[in-house]
Amino acid sequence: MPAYDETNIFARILRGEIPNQTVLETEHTLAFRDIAPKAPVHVLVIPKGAYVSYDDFAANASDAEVLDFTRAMARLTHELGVDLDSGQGYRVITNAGVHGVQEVPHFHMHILGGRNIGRMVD
Ligand code: IU
Repeated sequence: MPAYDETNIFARILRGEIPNQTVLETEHTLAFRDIAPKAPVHVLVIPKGAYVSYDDFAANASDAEVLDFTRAMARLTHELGVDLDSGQGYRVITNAGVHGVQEVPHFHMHILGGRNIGRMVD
């Protein structure tokens, strides 16, 4: 696992050094609008803890952090109006490392929706 880079942009957002469009904040989780949205709904969900990737988070975060993050995701799909009750639906993705084309080395999930996201093809 690469060492966590404290200078990455999401670490700076968490420290309050850079503004963001917060959608939800809980004890261990922050969700904000992607600065370059790929869909009408494009929200990034990050743990407040310093984790590089999904595998880092899943292996090393506390149960409380994992539960908080997971419940925040469900709350967000509902509050953003894209959960299954809305009749719409959404896509959740995370990019990791070189092959995943991860741009920011702080674990984050993308929630995409508000239109048909299409098939996952390259
Ligand atoms: P990644 O490939 O999953 O690491 O993508 C990072 C995302 O972070 C990408 O969708 C960017 O538009 C987004 N982003 C942002 O919301 N705010 C920023 O200041 C920067 C990137 I830099």
